[in-house]
Amino acid sequence: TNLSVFVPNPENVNTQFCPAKSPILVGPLSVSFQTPPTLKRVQQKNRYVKPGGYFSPRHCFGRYRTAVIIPHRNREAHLRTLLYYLHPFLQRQQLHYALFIVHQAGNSTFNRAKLLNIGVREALKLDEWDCLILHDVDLVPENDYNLYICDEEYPKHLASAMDKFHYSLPYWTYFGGVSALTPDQYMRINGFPNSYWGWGGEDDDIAMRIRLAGMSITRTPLSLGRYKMISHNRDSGNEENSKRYDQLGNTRRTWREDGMNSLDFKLISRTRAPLYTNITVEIGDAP
Ligand code: UD2
Ligand code: MN
Repeated sequence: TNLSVFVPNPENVNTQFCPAKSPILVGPLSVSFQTPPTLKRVQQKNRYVKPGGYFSPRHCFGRYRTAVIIPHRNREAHLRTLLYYLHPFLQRQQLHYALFIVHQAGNSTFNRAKLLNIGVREALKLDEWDCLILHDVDLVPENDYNLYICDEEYPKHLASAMDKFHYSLPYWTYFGGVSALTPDQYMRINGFPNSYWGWGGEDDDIAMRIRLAGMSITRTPLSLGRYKMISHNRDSGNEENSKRYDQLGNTRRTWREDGMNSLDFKLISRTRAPLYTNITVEIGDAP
């Protein structure tokens, strides 16, 4: 079945592509985290978002198809805050887009990178995408000139300036938070590792895969790649991965076998919520 909603909008009399630069961007945004909004309020403010969290610009054809993939468990308040800011942000960028929340079922150790692999696999089953954005649930962008589109040549790091790192990079090869890869770039690195259980290391593994596959990393300039992270404690079930340094020492031997080509999980449900597509999965536990 073709589930694509990216068919010409029947109400759309203008058949032109949207301009290469969206005319409705505003630049710096004020972001504050007080009481998280209700889902109902977010829905009311985003009435052109379709079930599954899909959107197409109404007055022109979007040039870019972007899937935003968010790993999640037990962070409902963060999710509501992100939806509140991200939907209008992406609409101002005049993208064809959809949001995919990949929800880890059960209480086994959290595995961010594996959830992202699953999100990519499922998103690509549903539609064709020009760009995959891999997005933490607690990071809110502060400037809408930070475009959620991919670089044709290299994987792109979008969260280059986060408040928690004093709006600069913590170290030169840092690739955590929010990143953008084309499906082709994603497959060239065999996706992300499935073997990092718990907190840490997977982002450095991904950065290394990019290099091992002969690519480098591009970035949103620090003046635009600004993000606020909703402050939080380490979640239970996401304890520090003490094996990560050993694992990183083996990446050059393991990356071709550990990734999209070895991805194994059980799909529990895939549903179209009003503001996002929810994918709930059973992913097993650390060995
Ligand atoms: C940093 C990186 C993140 C990742 C992580 C190490 C930043 C801003 N981000 O995040 O990209 O590399 O270190 O693994 O520096 N999550 C849940 N439920 C949980 C646990 C995690 O939904 O119980 C998701 C959620 O999307 C969260 C993400 O995983 O944003 C990363 O986990 P974190 O926010 O606890 O870790 P943090 O902030 O140190
Ligand atoms: Mn975080």
